[in-house]
Amino acid sequence: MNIEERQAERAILCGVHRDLPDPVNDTTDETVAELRELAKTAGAEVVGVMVQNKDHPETAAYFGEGKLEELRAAVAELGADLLIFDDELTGSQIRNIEDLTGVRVIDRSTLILDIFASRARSKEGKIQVELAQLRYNLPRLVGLGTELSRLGGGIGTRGPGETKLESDRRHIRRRIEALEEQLREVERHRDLLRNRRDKDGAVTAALVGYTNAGKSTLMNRLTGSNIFAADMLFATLDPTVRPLELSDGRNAVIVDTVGFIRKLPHHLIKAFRSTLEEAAEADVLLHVIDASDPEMQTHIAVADSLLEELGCKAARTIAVFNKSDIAPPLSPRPRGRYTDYVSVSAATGEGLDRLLEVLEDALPGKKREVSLLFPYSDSGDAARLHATEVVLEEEYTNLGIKMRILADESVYSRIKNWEIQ
Ligand SMILES: Nc1nc2c(ncn2[C@@H]2O[C@H](COP(=O)(O)OP(=O)(O)OP(=O)(O)O)[C@@H](O)[C@H]2O)c(=O)[nH]1
Ligand SMILES: [Mg+2]
Repeated sequence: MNIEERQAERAILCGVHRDLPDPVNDTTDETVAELRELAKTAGAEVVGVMVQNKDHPETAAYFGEGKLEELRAAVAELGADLLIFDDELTGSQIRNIEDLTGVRVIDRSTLILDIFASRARSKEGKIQVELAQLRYNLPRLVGLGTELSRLGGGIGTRGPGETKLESDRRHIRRRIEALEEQLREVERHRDLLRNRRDKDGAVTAALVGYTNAGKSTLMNRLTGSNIFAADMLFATLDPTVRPLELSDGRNAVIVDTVGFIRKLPHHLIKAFRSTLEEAAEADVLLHVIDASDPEMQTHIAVADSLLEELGCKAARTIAVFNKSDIAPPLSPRPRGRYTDYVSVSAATGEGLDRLLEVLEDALPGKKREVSLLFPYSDSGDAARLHATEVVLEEEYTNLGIKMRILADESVYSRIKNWEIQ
């Protein structure tokens, strides 16, 4: 059953505001707004929000007693049938809150995993999501007791592993092992493809960044493709590779990847590591940023720290401040880790020429125009160049063969003796 066919669940969002200096791990108006988007994406209707000011959540049932009572009243009054918590819950917290309120309880991670489950299309994506779901659920089975059959419907229970989730722990462990093996197999296959691409000498740029920043829209613009792009979180799940045409004829590809979000479930990062390595191994990262979002700086920080966690070793990162058509003007040098930055609008095309210029310079093997003169005694060398390089112009003169070609550094070092002007 997919999202559209299901009756919307009526959800109350719950969180603890700790007043932390670092907004990434706190529950604030902004994170509630994001959780609301996630809930909407998963097909729930948000009917209420309940945030308690507190140093940290309670071990037993997350909220303190008074707040729990308030929550129980709200559930009845609003006719809610789902509670979504902004922090990861333990199995016993889930059970306690469910016992107290009589409705289903999930947390942010389960919600994100659920959205991923409904988005997964490729075999690899499906395996990765199921693995993450199983690994996440395994330590929580204790709290859930024998009530696993409750995993029969609704947000947090769907996905490729739906029926398997109803089995016992040992069964789940075996399933995890089998999936890990399958994943290794798929990864081997992908490594082969990647090696082949490397042998073709293709240079790679990868689009990375917070979800909904406009990565896929930009990819479509740059390559004239038609990848699904939409105003929803995690529109893209499987990485997509497209050839990218550069002005000097270099062989290049661009990779679109899954978006980042704060508090991304750790199991999900682990499961998606191999996919994200595709990005990590690119020659250049295009870090796409929604410059129209008031939360821009937090988004940049979240993406930067995830990239670091993934061991991204791209020599160069270009910060692409997107949505310039609706964003306030950029400050002269916005904060973030990057070697260059550009302001663009993937929607209107503004700034894309500049982006391509910067990208071409950053990608290895940039070619430049060289003028050459081969005396006729060296015409064999001229012919060999013809076979391998892009020749822009050629003229047979009294002095010899005049040529204008595009050459990268290594070609240039071989031919510079014949350079003129
Ligand atoms: N106004 C404006 N909207 C844009 C621009 N670029 C993208 N969008 C919109 O932003 C939304 C998200 O775009 P996507 O390309 O799907 O974003 P993404 O980064 O691929 O998102 P995920 O795949 O979910 O990580 C869509 O509604 C786009 O139409 C832009 O330059 N200007
Ligand atoms: Mg996308």
